[in-house]
Amino acid sequence: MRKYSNEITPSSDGERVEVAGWVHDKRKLGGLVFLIIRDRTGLIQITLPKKFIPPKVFELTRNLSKESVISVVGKVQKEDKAPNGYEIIPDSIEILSRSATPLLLDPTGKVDANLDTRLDNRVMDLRRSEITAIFKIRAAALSQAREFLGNSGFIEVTTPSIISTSSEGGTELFPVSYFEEEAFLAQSPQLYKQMMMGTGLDRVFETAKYFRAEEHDTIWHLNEVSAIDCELAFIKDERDVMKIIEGLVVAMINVVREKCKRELEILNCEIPEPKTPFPMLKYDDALAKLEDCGMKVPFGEDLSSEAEKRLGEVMREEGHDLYFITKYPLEIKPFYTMPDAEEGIYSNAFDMEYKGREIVSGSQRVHEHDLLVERIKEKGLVPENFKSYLSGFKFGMPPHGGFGLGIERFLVLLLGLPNIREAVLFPRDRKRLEP
Ligand code: AMO
Repeated sequence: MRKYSNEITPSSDGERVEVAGWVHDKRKLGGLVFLIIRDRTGLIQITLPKKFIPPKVFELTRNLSKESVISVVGKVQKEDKAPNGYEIIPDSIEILSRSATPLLLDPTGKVDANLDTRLDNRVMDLRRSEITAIFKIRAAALSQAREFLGNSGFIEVTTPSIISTSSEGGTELFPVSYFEEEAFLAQSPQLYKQMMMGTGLDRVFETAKYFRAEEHDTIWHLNEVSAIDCELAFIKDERDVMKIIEGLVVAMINVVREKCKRELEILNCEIPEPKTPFPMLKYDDALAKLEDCGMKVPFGEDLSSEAEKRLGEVMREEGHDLYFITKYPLEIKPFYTMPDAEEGIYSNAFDMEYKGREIVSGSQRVHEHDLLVERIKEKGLVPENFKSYLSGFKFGMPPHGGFGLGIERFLVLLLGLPNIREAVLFPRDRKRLEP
């Protein structure tokens, strides 16, 4: 049976095994040929001493290009100098697929390539262990998120990606031609996850796609985003939502710390244990802290990325990488945001920041039909366009709230990635639709 490189050890000495993978490297040394094979778990050395190998097998290596895919059957031999302390002396080699030459990208990483070239040749790029490490970590964090939310009573749902109305405000939509009508790609599952709160399911989550036609072309923005979207009913206020976020983020960070040690080592990344509880900093207090360090942000403005970063430095000096900013002014938040019960210029909306960057935003929502209609109008939107959403609020809607956590931004900050595109297999940005 075929084995992965990490399933064989020096103590397998003498065993016959089958291995398979890509030709990572090929070296000749007098009458010896070394093939280094790369599989999902690491490297394997195949050693071919000309004298002891069937001539037909030895011949096969002559025109074998790097990155071809081969399968090898042979005997394991302990060898201290080989990767993992063993080599394989082959009885047979089968070439499963020959690689063309020259290579468009060097998967060994010895030859540097810029990000664009890497993304253009993403399949080759993903053959590098430091790139796959990111996606193994992503998978571990997502799987933990599902487990955490499942254990907290959330039901996973899937809502439409093709929608008829904007959920987050007017402009950033990708139009889609939908038979005789114009439709859009969903900016978020916002309206649907809220509608679910009227069904009695009470707690739902979705691993969602956000499609955003934002023109930015930065290291921090994507046009197709993955997110964990949650909504929960029967809350007292937004603090019940923040409790879930804290538990979720801690669980995701800890699973990576505990279960992805090898990947973190490959990425040369150390992740400190998250400190709880995450502090809650009111928007006004955030402005005051910024003013103390010479940065004036007028009330009613969202924090620029520069301001967020500065605040992140201040919070880090106080010992916090993870914290909430709460009580945002109502006017800068979407129509579905619940106004603060005491002071209407504020809202029950918050962001969660990680090292001075927003990775989550959420709020308590308006659950009263008439107030919701009023808020839609105040935002210059037309209630008629929200008919089916609003009807969910007419016949019994519990108080509720929720949030969206951007998975790529979370990974950028967790792993210190230099560009958000590193956290997506095939990023969609202002200029990229391929591959
Ligand atoms: P918001 O628009 O703040 O909120 O998005 C939530 C989170 O999604 C991520 N994100 C992005 N990541 C990369 N590139 C982008 N262009 C981008 N846009 C958003 C961020 C952000 O914090 N419906 C609300 C959530 C809610 O209240 O439930 C929403 O979409 O990490």
